[in-house]
Amino acid sequence: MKNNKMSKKDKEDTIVAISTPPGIGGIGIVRMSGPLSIEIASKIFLHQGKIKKKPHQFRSHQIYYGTIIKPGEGTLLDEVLLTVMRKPKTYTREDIVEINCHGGYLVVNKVLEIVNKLGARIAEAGEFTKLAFLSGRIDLSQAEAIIDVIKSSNEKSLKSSLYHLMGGLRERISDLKDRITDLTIKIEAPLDFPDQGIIEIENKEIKKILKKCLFEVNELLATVEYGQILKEGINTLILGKTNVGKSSLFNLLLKKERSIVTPMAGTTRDLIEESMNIKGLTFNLIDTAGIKIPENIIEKISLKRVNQYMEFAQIFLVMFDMSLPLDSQDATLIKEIESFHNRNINTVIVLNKNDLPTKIDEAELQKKLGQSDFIRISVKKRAGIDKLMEKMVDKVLSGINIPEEGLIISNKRHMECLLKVQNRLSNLISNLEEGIQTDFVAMDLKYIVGQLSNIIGESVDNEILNRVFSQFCIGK
Ligand SMILES: Nc1nc2c(ncn2[C@@H]2O[C@H](COP(=O)(O)OP(=O)(O)OP(=O)(O)O)[C@@H](O)[C@H]2O)c(=O)[nH]1
Ligand SMILES: [Mg+2]
Repeated sequence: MKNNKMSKKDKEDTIVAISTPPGIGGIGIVRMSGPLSIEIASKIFLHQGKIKKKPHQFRSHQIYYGTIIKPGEGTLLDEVLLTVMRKPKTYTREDIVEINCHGGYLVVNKVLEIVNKLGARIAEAGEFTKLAFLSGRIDLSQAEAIIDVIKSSNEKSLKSSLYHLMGGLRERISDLKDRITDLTIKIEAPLDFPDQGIIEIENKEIKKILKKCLFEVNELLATVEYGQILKEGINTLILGKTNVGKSSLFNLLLKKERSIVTPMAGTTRDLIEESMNIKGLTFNLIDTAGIKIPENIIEKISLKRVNQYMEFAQIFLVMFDMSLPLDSQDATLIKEIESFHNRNINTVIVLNKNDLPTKIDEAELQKKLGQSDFIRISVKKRAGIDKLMEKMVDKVLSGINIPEEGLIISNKRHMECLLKVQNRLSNLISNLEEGIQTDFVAMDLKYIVGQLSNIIGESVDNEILNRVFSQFCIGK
């Protein structure tokens, strides 16, 4: 393994970090991991129990009440709860001490400072989890799942991340890897030991095994699109001419007065972004400036930004005002979205102000848009909103493969490795159909095993590890 060297160096250190988010809170946790943890705790913790004990006498994984004092001076720093967790049954597989201080910037930082002075190094982002990985308690896909669990913004994404955390991906990848390794051995053995009379595996048999593996890799890759949606959310752009009610709809969906709403045309100038959940999916809603012919520099910049965002959206909510006839601003909007029609962007056509007398010519709109699937709403009366939300979910999920249960690939690094495996496997299968030499097959199989190992972090290099762990927060 390429990471042995790093593992040794890291293991000699005792590290410390504040594991709770910065700022004022109920509690603030200072966490230490490494050989000096319990010794440092003994120098700063005064137990307040009936029988006064020292941290090295504490039972593992049990909470003790006491105070933190400045060593030497005896000055009181905080009233705390302290837990000693002895290796190996800990997050990092090293001795861990956790100190629950009163929340607040100053107190936890003072405790951190003292622990640091007594010999614990300040931990890097994700270093506790890195230790869990280096000690072999979790594989890389599980470490990545921890970040995903922390960052999950919806139920479905959390469920999928937890599945990875419990080793779901590791199991599937290890299984694939074992089968391909077995096959490599079967191919190489008769070549390596020609006098042992080992029977060569037939091409037909090799193809059968590889086709089964390719089928499974394809199945995993088919979940990527859904995985991305779960993880990143769906960029949803609200478009329409000025005053059509974009900001009103944005606020209603978010259930808060986020954007300014006025009867004046051109109220919204900036793009305003907020997330919301519908049926367990995260929609990143973006309120925009009204589409119109720009009359000044501000409107020019606003429209430029809308155009830039259109490139990254997955769904457009295109709004029209039912209480007004179609006008040149609507025509500009229709022209704008026309160029996106062939790009697989979902559009939901929303007709707003259904509470007012209808002046819009729906037949004409239908002709211009080439579609008649309109959702009629009134933001003012809060009518039609459920239907709109249902439509948004339907549009996003239509045409993508939704795995019933189990493993979903949402991590780009995993996807890239799997794509390489898919590519090499399918080339190999077609080469075998043409009858190539088996010793080349073994080389390809080793490459595939290497890519599969990368996913679970068995042969991954330091650069990739650093990239993975730098995404963590400090103290995790
Ligand atoms: N009658 C009626 N008025 C509405 C409805 N939705 C919004 N309005 C009103 O329409 C006006 C414009 O609403 P906004 O939400 O600011 O419209 P906008 O599209 O964001 O406008 P710009 O930011 O200027 O592009 C406000 O006076 C709203 O109260 C509706 O369903 N019915
Ligand atoms: Mg607005």
